[in-house]
Amino acid sequence: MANFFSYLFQWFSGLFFSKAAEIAVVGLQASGKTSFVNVIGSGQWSEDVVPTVAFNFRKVRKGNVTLKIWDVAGQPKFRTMWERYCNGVDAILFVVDSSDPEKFESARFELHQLLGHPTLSSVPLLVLGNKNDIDGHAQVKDLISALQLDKITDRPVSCYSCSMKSQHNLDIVMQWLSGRSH
Ligand SMILES: Nc1nc2c(ncn2[C@@H]2O[C@H](COP(=O)(O)OP(=O)(O)OP(=O)(O)O)[C@@H](O)[C@H]2O)c(=O)[nH]1
Ligand SMILES: [Mg+2]
Repeated sequence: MANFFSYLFQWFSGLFFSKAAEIAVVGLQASGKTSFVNVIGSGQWSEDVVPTVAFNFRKVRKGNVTLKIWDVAGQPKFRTMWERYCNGVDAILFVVDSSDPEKFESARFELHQLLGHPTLSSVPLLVLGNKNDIDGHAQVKDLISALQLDKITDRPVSCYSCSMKSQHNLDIVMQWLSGRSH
């Protein structure tokens, strides 16, 4: 009986205190954006992910928070679309492959180019250094320096090291995202 009432209470809290956040996930190709959406959406990790063409949209419910996620393709020909999907969201999530330092300069360029759009000024930014299950991956401080995150002063910025494969740190990513919900 106690279980029944606790279930009922949770159900009502979800109904009255439910919150939502719309986020755009961008970053270079193969950084792990679609893997992130798959892992938080279904808890399922898979090596076989098809490169995204244009974008995917997915709604994910976690507790009383509903995330509406635009997962945008990272190949060069799709990058001009990023601004359109980031416009009006509650947060931009920028994913970097932290095991591939050769791509950091390109990631830095694309990130700063994106944030330079006046339409996106003040949208909070979360940078994920993904693939930290791979030996030799860059640490958060290296990513802050390589991506020049300290130069971004017009919005809240956070950076976490994580892995979609081992699901490391995804709980703090979810906490950060639920903090952007309303
Ligand atoms: N080792 C490891 N591999 C990962 C991780 N996350 C993603 N991958 C792999 O990286 C590759 C690219 O992942 P995707 O999720 O398709 O990357 P994406 O950023 O969506 O790529 P585009 O859609 O082309 O922009 C896949 O082979 C994934 O299995 C991770 O945390 N660790
Ligand atoms: Mg993808």
